Amino acid sequence: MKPVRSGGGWRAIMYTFRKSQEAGGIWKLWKAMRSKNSCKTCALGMGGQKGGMVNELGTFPEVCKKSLQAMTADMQGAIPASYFNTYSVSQMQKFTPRELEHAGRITQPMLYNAGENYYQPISWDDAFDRIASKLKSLTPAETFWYFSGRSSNEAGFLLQLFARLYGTNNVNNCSYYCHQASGVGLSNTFGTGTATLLLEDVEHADLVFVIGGNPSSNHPRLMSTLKHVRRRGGKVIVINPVVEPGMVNFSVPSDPISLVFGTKIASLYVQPHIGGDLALLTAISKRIVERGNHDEQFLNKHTASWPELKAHLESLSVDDLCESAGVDRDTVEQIVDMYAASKNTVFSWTMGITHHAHGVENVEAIGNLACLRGMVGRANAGMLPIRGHSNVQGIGSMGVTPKLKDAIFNSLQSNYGIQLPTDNGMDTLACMEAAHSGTIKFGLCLGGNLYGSNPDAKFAGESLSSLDMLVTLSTTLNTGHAHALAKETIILPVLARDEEPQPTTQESMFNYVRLSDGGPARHQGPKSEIEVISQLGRRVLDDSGPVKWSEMEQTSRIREMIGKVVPGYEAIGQIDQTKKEFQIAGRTFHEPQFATADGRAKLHIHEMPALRPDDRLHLMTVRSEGQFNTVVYEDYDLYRGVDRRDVVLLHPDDLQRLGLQKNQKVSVRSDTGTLNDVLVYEFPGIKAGNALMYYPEANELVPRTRDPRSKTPAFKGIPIEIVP
Ligand SMILES: Nc1nc2c(c(=O)[nH]1)N[C@H]1C(S)=C(S)[C@@H](COP(=O)(O)OP(=O)(O)OC[C@H]3O[C@@H](n4cnc5c(=O)[nH]c(N)nc54)[C@H](O)[C@@H]3O)O[C@H]1N2
Ligand SMILES: Nc1nc2c(c(=O)[nH]1)N[C@H]1C(S)=C(S)[C@@H](COP(=O)(O)OP(=O)(O)OC[C@H]3O[C@@H](n4cnc5c(=O)[nH]c(N)nc54)[C@H](O)[C@@H]3O)O[C@H]1N2
Ligand SMILES: [Mo]
Repeated sequence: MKPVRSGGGWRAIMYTFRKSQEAGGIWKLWKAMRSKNSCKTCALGMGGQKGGMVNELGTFPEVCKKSLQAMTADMQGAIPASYFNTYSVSQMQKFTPRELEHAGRITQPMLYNAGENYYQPISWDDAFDRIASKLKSLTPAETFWYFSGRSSNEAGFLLQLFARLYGTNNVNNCSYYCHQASGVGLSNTFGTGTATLLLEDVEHADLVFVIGGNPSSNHPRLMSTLKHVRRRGGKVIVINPVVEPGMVNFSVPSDPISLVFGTKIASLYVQPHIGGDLALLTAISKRIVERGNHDEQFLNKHTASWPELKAHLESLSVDDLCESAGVDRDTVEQIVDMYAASKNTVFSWTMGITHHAHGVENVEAIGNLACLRGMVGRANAGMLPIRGHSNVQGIGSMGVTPKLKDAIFNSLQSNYGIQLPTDNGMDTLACMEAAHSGTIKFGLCLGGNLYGSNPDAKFAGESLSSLDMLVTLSTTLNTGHAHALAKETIILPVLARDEEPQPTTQESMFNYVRLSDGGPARHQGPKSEIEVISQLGRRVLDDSGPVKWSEMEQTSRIREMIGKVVPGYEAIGQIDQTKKEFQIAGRTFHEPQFATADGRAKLHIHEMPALRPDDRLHLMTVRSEGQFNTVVYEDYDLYRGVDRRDVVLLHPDDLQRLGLQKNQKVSVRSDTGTLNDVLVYEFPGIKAGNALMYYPEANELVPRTRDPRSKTPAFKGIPIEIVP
C-alpha cells in the first residue's frame, strides 16, 4: 500500500455508502446521523439541538468516517445468546479487537467466575445484588471507579457522587491517559484547564500551530476549519516527527473544490524528534525575544514572572536546543518569521505533547510562547487542546477527578448537607498499581477499555485479574472483557447516547454544552447508564439521605444539581424548558484577564530534558485511521499506506544503520516487554532515530513511566531495540 496523496476525499464518501449497508440502508443511517444527539466520536462537537452533522457555527454537513463507524457499531444486531456458550474465555482471548466489536451489541448482563470456561447470563437483579453485597463487604478505600469519555454529563456526575457518598475519592477518568497534562499545564498558566477560545476564533486566525497531532485522521472535522484558514491566506505550521499525508493535503468531503483538488494544509511541516517539542518551543521563544518580536507591554501587564523567563531564555543556547529537538536552525527561523508576522495565532495540540513524562512542561511551554506575543486573552487567538472522546471534557467538569474542585466540594456540602470524603484519592495508574498489590479489590468502569488503554499490558492484565470483582458498563465487547478477568467479572449492557430514554448533555472542547434528545432503544435488554447508577444507589446507599436515589433516574433532577454545584454550568438547570445549549461561563478568554488569583498568566521556566542517553530508537504508539482507541475497525492504515498492524515503521536510514531488511520479522524489546513476530516496514515519512507502532497492540512495550504532575503515562518516546 502506498500512502494516499490526499486525506479525506472520495474514499470517505464511498465508505459512507459501504457503512450504510451494514446499518440497514442509507436512509436508516442518515436518520440516525441527523438525530438531535451530540456526535459520539471526538470532542470537536457536532449535533445536539442543531441536528446531527452540524457544528457550533451551524455549518452542515460536517461528515466524518469516525462518526459513521461509531454509529454503525451501535446499530449492530444483538450478540446472540449462543455466542457466550460457543466461545470460551480462552477463545475470546484469541479474537482481535475488531472481531470482539463486531460480535454485536451486548444485551444481557453477563457473569464470569474465575476458573470457569464461559461467561454466563444473569438477570439484572442478580447482577445488582452481587455488586451491592460486594460493596457492602468492602471498605470504600478498597474500590476504584474509572470513567471513559463517552458517557453523558448526567451519568458522570451521578456516578462520581455515588462513589463519594459510598466513601472514596478513587474516582478518575481516561483523561489520565490522555489530556490530563493539558489540564494541569493550562491551569498552572491561565487558572483554568480547557481551551481559551471558540471555534469561531480558530476560523479567523491567520496562523494555526498543530503540534503533536494528526487531526486529518483523528479529528477530521477540524480539517475544514484549517482549510478555511488556508483559503483566507492564513498559515498552518505542523510540528510532528511523522509526515502525516493528511496534514500535507486533505480533500474535505463536503467541499466540491477541495474534494477534487485537495487543500494544502501545512504551510510549514517541522519534524522534531519524539519528545523534542520542549526544546523546540523553547528555541522559538528564545529567538522571538532575541529578535525583539515579543510584546513587552502584554508581558509586563498581563503575565507574572516575565523577568525570570527572560533571564532563563538568555541562559540557553539555541544550538543546543536545536540539537536536542532535532530541528535545524533555519527551520526555527522560518517558524519565528511566521509567528512574528502573525496577527492572530492559535496553538493547538494533542497526544504528541501530552504523552510524555514532561507533558505538563510541554503544555506550559506552549503557554509561554503564546504569552510572548500576547496571543492569548483576546479574540481569534489562544490555546486549543484538541480533545479526544466526545464528552471527556464534560466528564472532567462533572468532578470525575480524585480531588473535587473546591467550589463543587463546598457547594455539595452546603447546598445538600452531604458529607464528602477528604482523602486524596488515586489517579488511574495508581489505582491499577493498588489493584496489583491487592489493596484495591473492586473496580467499576463506566465504559471504556481500561485494560486495553493501559501501559504495560501484562501488568494491567495482572492488576485487573487480581480484583475480587470487576464491573463494566459497556455497549460492545472489547479486549478487556476477554483479558481482564477478576474473580467475578460482570458486564452490564447499556444504551448508547442516542437510545437514552431521557435527554442528556455533553460538553465540547470549545466549552459548549449540547443537549441530546436520546431516542428509541435499538434492543431490549440494555439499560440507561443513569438507571444502572441510581439502582446501585438505592441498593447500597441510604435512599432517605440528602440524595434521593429513586429520584435520580430523572436526568432533569441530576441537571438541577449540576446547575447548582458546577461552576459555569448554571444554565443547565433550565435547559429542559429552554432547550438552549450554552457556552460555559468563565472559560473563554477574549480579554487578558485570566482565572488565576491575580488575573495574570503565569510563565514557566523549565529544565531541558536530557539529550538521548544512548542510540536506541524512540518509539511512539499511535492510532491508525481505521480505529477508535482500543476498538480497531480496519487493519489497514489508509493515510499512512500501511496494510497491517503488527509492524514497526522505521526510516530507511535506520534500516541501513541496523542492518535490517524490509519486511524482516523481528522482536521489539523495551525495558518493559518484548513483542515477537513484528514486521519491519520502511517508512521514509518518519524522522530517523524514531519508530512508530500501533496502540493497543504495542502496549506490552510501554513502561509505567509517568509525568509526575499529571500522572499521564509516556505512551510516546519509549526507548526500544530491534532484535532480528
Ligand atoms: N480515528 C480516530 N479518531 C480519534 C481517536 C482514534 O483512536 N481514532 N481517538 C480519540 C482520542 S481519545 C484522542 S486523545 C485523539 C488523539 O489524537 P492524536 O493525538 O492525533 O492521536 P495519536 O495517534 O496519539 O497521534 C499522535 C500524533 O502525534 C505525533 N507524535 C508522536 N510523538 C510526538 C512527539 O513527541 N512530538 C510531536 N510533536 N508529535 C508527536 C504522531 O506522529 C501522531 O501524528 O483522537 C480522538 N479521535
Ligand atoms: N499505547 C497507547 N495507549 C493509549 C493511548 C496511546 O496513544 N498509546 N491513548 C490513550 C488515550 S488518549 C485514551 S483516551 C485511552 C482510551 O481509553 P478508553 O476510553 O478506556 O477506551 P476506548 O477504547 O475508547 O473504550 C471503548 C469501549 O467503550 C465502550 N463504549 C462505547 N460507547 C459507549 C457508551 O456509550 N457507553 C458505555 N458505557 N460504553 C461505551 C465499548 O464497550 C468500547 O469497547 O487510551 C489510552 N491508551
Ligand atoms: Mo484520548
